[in-house]
Amino acid sequence: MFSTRCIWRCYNIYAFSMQRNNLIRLRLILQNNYKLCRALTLNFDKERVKTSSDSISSSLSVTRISNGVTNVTNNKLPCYLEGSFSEIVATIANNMVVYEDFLNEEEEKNIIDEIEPYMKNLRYEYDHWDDAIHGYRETEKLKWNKKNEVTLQRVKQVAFTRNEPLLKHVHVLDLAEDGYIKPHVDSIRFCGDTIAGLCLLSDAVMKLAEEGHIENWVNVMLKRRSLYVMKNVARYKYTHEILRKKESVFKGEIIHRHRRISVILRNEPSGESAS
Ligand SMILES: O=C(O)CCC(=O)C(=O)O
Repeated sequence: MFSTRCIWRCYNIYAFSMQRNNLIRLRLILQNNYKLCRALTLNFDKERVKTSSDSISSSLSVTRISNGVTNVTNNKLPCYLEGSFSEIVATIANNMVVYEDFLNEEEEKNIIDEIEPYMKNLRYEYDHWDDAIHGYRETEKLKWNKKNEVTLQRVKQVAFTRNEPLLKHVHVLDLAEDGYIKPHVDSIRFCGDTIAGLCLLSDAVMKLAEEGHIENWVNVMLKRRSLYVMKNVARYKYTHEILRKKESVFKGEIIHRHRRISVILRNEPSGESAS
C-alpha cells in the first residue's frame, strides 16, 4: 500500500508527465516570463483594484458560498491578487482565498517548534528527481501536539466542509531561502479539489498561470502567517508555483523571501478521480 508520501511523489510524476509536452515549451517561455509579467502588470495597472485590510473591499459584492470559496460579482478584486486581466483575477478570486494573519506569532512559533527538531536533521535537496522543487526538505506528519492540533482544526473548519474526508498526513514543506517550486498542476487522482496551506516564516508569491495560455496569470501574495485555500479551477486549470527569491515581486514591490515553511492540508480525491 502506498504511503501518503509515496502517493504525493506519484502524483508529481503523474502531474508532470501529463504536462510533459507543454512543459518544455512552458519552461522556455517561463525563463522570460517574469519580465513579460512585469510588462503586463504595468499595462494592466488600471485593471487592478486595491481593497481593504480585510483582503476584500467593503464595496465588493462578495458572497461566501461555502468554506473558502467566494463569489466575486464585480470587478473589485481582493488585494492579495494581481494579474494580467481582471477576468482572470476574478476567476482565481472565486476559487482561491487568502486569510491574512490567520495565525498569530505564538501559533506560528508553536508549529515551528514542533517540526524544527525533525527538519533540522534533513538536508535541503537541490536535485529533485522530477525537477519540480528546488532547495527543499519535507515531511508528512500524522500527529501534532495539542496546541497545534487546535490550530489545524481551525484550518479545517475554514477550508473544508464538515466531515469532508481529508488526507491523514499533513504535508510540511520547508523551502530554503533560495528554494522554489516550479509550475505544476495538481492531479485529481491523489488529492481532492481543495488544498489549504499555512505560510510560515516568510512572505512568498504564488503564481498561477492558465495551462496553455500562460499570458493569463495571477500572482497571489502569501504573507507570513497567512492561510490560503485553493480550489477547483485554480487547482486544475492553472499551474501554480512558488516564485524564487529574485522573482518575488508583487504589485511592483520586492517581496523579501526567506526560508519558508508551508503546512498543507488536502482533501481526499473523489471516488471517481481516484479510480
Ligand atoms: O508550498 C506551498 O504553499 C505550495 C505547495 C504546492 O505547490 C502544492 O502543494 O501543490
